[in-house]
Amino acid sequence: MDNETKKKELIILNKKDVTICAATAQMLEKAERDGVETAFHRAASMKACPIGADSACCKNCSMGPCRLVSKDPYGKVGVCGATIDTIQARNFARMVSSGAAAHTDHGMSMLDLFRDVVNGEIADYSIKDPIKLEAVAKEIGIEVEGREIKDIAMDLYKELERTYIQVNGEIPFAKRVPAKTLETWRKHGVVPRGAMREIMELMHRTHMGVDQDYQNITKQCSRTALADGWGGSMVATEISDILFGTPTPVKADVNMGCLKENEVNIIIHGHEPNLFESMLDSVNDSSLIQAAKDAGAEGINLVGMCCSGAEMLSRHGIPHAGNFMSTEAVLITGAVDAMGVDVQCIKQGLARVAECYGTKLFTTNPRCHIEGVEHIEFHEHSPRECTDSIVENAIVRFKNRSLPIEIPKIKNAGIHGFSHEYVNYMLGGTFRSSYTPLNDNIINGRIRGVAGVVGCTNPRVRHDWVHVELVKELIKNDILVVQTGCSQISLAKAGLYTPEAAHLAGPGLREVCETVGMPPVLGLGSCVDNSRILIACSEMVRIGGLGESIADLPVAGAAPEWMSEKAISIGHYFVASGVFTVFGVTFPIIEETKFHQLLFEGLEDIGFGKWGFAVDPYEMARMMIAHIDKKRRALGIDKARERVLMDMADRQKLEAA
Ligand code: SF4
Ligand code: MSK
Repeated sequence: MDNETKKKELIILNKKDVTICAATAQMLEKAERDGVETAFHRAASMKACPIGADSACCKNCSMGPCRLVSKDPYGKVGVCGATIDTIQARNFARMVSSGAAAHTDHGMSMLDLFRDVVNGEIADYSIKDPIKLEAVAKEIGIEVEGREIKDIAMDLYKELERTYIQVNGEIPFAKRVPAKTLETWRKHGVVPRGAMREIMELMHRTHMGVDQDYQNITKQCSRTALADGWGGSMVATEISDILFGTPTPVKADVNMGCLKENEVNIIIHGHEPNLFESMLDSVNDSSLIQAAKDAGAEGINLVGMCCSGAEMLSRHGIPHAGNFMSTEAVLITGAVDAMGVDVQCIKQGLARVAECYGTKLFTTNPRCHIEGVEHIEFHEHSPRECTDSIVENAIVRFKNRSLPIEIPKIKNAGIHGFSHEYVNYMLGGTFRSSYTPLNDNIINGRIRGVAGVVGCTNPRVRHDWVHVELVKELIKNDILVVQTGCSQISLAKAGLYTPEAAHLAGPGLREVCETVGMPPVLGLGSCVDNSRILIACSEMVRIGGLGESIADLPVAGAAPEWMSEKAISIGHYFVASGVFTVFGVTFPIIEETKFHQLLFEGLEDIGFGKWGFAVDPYEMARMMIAHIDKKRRALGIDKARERVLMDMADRQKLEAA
């Protein structure tokens, strides 16, 4: 098909309606000129299935698929007699199960790598943060005094392996959970065993004719999600820090202007830091740099995307080209010589776009092949074979570039890399590193509360806009925002990752930011790194003054543009941990059902958090602020806010809440 024919079939988008990212919009213009389709175009031409969106259908056996009617959810049951609550709970549970499996499989890969590094079977990586190794080991009861690092590391491996394979008993990081939160979990039987067991049981229970009580399904849903947040994801974060270094603040650029016309551009996109770390070695290899120069390039330019990009941005300050909804757009520049992908959030559509612009696209992980895409398998025992080969291919493509290149001239500088450990140090100083100043500032009302704004981008809503408007609204109301994943990149592109962005904050938060010299929005890394937020919440409880459980804290969470099953698992582990969590875009439940009532109200009554839903960012902010204020009232610290200088708009919001 020639370009002219394709152009006629392509929907022409109003770019301002679909994204606020100027670079992505510019590339969508170019895509349409070039006759190349993207996920934005497909979303515009394909309406979401309304029955699926409401989660009112079941295809768990071949007596169905059974479709219930969302207007009258109790008017019908499935062929087997399954009610709307059973069907919705099972569908939701399977999303949690899949999301938790993704995170825990990633975490287990990190742990496998760690074991082989400690064993001396892998030589390309080493333990970069022995201090963190000791701290984590100590926390879960491993003796560290006077012992060799290697011995501590092997004990840590054996202990953390239980996170995945343990048949009975509580996972190791249950020791980090505040006592009252853990007591609630024990009371309701949701303290996770090993993730494999929890995911297996959840899949079993959602099979046709097994668990047909939405409340009982939700219980296992919570247990599985907690096995992700406090298990698989947390291990992935901690082991990545131990192997590759714990992030500390670093200045870095984001956006497509990070690509360089005169250099060989290589993008790594996915979720596993080991591929990216080895690629960092490859692009710094003098013989490969020389090869690039021999091909006429000024050098090799390594850029990240999506979550492995966010992780490398936080850990090493590697520039980042954009989030999930920009992964096709970046190829449209024509400047990307190679893109290497590993696992999760890799659109199959990348293959077609890469082909159109002659970009060499490579899959690298045995779990993720794409039909028609060349696979160069990445092995941790000889990682450079894969990454060097990608670089060599990129150099060849650079030499043979034939299409015009258009790189949006947009770059946004910011400070990234705020690990939990650094926040501790930043607030408390070297000699008294602690969350005490954060708690004090929450108690005295300078900081109203803390919000985690995380998650994906989604073409069903205006790309980046919901994230940015929500976060601006929150900081304006003195709420400190912590972020991970693609959301972090949305805000970095909007310029909120600079200390100067403090002028957008309310007076109390601004004062704290200016005193400490920090931005009002702190980026913690990839979506797996949401576990850093859980650890921060535990620390806030431990320091005291803000209640006894995570559910008592004046905190809230949001994933305003979510799209993946991982996001549902993350949302549910925050809810089960005690956090009010608001999702945007759509929510896969019919509102007038008992299952909806359980998730949106009932769970809070038994000491958990609860779910919330809103599409509009300002409504989302209002809900989160109202919840934070409710918690402040319960803690008896609501009066403290009166001492803070507030403008009229803030006062009106307080009254409305
Ligand atoms: Fe229909 Fe029941 Fe089979 Fe689901 S499990 S498809 S509701 S018959
Ligand atoms: S990559 S899960 S789109 S945050 Fe983690 Fe981004 Fe969501 Fe994927």
